[in-house]
Amino acid sequence: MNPAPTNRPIVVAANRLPVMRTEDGWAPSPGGLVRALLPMLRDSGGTWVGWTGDPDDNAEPFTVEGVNLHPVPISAEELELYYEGFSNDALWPLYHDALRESTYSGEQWDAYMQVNQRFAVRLANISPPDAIVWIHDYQLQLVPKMLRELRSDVTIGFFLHIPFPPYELFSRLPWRTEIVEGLLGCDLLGFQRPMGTTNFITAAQQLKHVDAHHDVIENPDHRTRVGAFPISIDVDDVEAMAAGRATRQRMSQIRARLGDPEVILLGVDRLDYTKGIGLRLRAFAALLESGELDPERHVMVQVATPTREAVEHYQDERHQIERLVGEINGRYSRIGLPVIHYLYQSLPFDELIALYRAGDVMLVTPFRDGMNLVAKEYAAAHIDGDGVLVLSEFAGAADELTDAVLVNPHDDHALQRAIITAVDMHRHERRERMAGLRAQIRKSDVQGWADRFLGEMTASADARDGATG
Ligand code: ADQ
Repeated sequence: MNPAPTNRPIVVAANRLPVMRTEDGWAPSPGGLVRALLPMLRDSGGTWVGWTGDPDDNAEPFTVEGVNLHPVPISAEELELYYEGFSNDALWPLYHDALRESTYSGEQWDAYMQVNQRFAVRLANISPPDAIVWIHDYQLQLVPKMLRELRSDVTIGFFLHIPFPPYELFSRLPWRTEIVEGLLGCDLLGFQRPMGTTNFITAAQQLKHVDAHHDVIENPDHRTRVGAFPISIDVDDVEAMAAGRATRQRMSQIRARLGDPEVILLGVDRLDYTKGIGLRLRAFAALLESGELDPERHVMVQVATPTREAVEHYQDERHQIERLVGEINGRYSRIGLPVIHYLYQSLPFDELIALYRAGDVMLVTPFRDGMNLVAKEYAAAHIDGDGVLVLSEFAGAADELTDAVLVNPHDDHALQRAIITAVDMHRHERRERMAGLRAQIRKSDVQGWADRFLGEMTASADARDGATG
């Protein structure tokens, strides 16, 4: 086991608590982030602050697997304004290349400030004196400054899971200065890609005229170190699950159910307009039309997880994708053998791993994505050393996964070529590329990512103690 990255108490804040309600009470939510952070929190006597997922829930603090959880209540109205509104209908599209028009509403901004203030007050009240407070994601960008005003003694870190946009786009935001000021409240500010770091520093220079040298921004009373911390997955866990007998059986069953096609093309995404699902389906259809793909030999599976169903852009996206699936199946399927198998469902993780193993070609084609963990999970699941990943250059994962077939998904011709390259790739090249992908993800898993972030926060805290002590 690695040595603990810090001996200071850790407090994590995220929009959601890392647990879900089950028939038997609370259980940890699935996902690598939760699995990486919970043991660390438990060992450090740490705490997680967040919303339970139910509106108007005034749950008292409780403990799960030895970790203290402090619920922050969010009302039904705030959920609509702060979460569905400002977070998912203003920030989310703007931070993803403005792929959809953002709604900018003063009422939503007020709710965003109010909920951020509630998180900051709760963190200020519960954080021990030498704590490291690690705040996550775009819903809580004002918390670092608000918390620093209340508790200048704690060390504050923030990690943005989504891209930070170029200044030309960011400057559209009516509250751009407040957001930059919020994030400058950090001692350590982390992004997925070096591009996020550069974009943020430019925004801070333009809006706050800060001095920045070697990714350190000078504020009047503290320094903010800015850097790239590409997130990863729990590689051991995915590999162990992929190697299990049940997974192998399920994989064969899936292939048989699909009619034992020569090639299974696979897409797995939240049903989000950033993920480029429609593009991918259209490229598949064009290749069926041109005869380069054959419905008797090539079958596609698209799993789309329901998400943000109350937001209109998501309802539109779903309708478009489902119409497209219907059109393509109507034209190219045979009785009992659809050419696209579409699931609008959230699947258990073991089923997802069996699908990854069954998938010969994985299509990850977002227009813009912070990282994209599906790409990494696919490579980790391919313990057989085979399989091809087609990956958008606009996913953060493209910085590391250079052995994928990289593609600009905005270029429909290039996307079609990339699919054909993957489908026709010689076994020798497939194995070489997959070995490269697997070596890369082995180098840094989610535990390494968390250790690195907490290690740097500890160094900031120690430096500050040294300066004042
Ligand atoms: P997301 O946009 O949600 O995350 P992603 O990184 O692909 O995107 O993570 C999705 C996760 O959900 C994966 O772990 C996957 O296994 C799971 N999943 C997807 N479809 C599923 C299904 N049908 N059933 C069950 N599970 C499913 C945001 C950013 C990303 C960034 C992550 C982490 O948008 O860019 O990589 O945070 O920082």
